[in-house]
Amino acid sequence: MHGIYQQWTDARKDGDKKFVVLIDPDKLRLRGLERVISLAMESEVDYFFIGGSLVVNDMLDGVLKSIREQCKIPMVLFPGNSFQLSYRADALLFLSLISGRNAELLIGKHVITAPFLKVSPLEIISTGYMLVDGGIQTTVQYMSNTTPIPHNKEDIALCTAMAGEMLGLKMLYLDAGSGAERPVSGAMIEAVSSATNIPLIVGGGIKTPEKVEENLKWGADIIVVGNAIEHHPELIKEMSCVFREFKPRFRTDAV
Ligand code: 1GP
Repeated sequence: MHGIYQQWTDARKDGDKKFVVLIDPDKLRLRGLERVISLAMESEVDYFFIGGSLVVNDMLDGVLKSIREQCKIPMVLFPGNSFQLSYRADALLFLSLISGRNAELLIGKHVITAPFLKVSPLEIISTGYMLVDGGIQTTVQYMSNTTPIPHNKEDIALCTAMAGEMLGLKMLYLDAGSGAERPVSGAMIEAVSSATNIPLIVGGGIKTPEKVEENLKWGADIIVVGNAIEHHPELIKEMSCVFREFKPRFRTDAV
């Protein structure tokens, strides 16, 4: 099996969109986790992202172990801080918070964790993380001590994304923050997706299959949903149907 990054770049080239379920180890209790895993297997969810802005209980390893015992869906760490590391995962988003001006989250923490990551078996995927105003103050906004990109300032997002790509980052992540009231706008997704050539992840406040579909049409390559699934796990099924429409084998023009 190819590395995860290779899968994402191939998918972007083919227009094959990917569905990610975000698991915050602190929020999903064991029974909830089991249900999410079984629905994810049934619905062919592509990846799990594991992490949260604050993981206060020591649940990370246990959650990864539990997922791996039950299924083969790849697990990617989406760490809210440098303590959220585990060799049980398959890959790690090495996030640089390029929408902010907090040097620690742009490069500082990375310097500290680099020697550990260098000897780890994890696939390290450098990612330009852009926090966008989601209508409420999200945990990530508070914890990162940064100002998010205003919701309607596509030009700022666009220039930030272009700079991230030129700096050599491999992925871009437009995030309105977990539990956002207002997800990233279609105009912003389109602006960033059409001006860059690296895979684009979009998340934060996505609650319905309709919103998933809209975002995919606007140019998102990978959609991340966490909060809505924590509250209504059965959404996994409904949302995953949307991705099937984008699978190359289902498209009549793919022959
Ligand atoms: C947050 O993009 C993720 O970083 C997912 O957000 O929990 O609101 O789906 P939600």
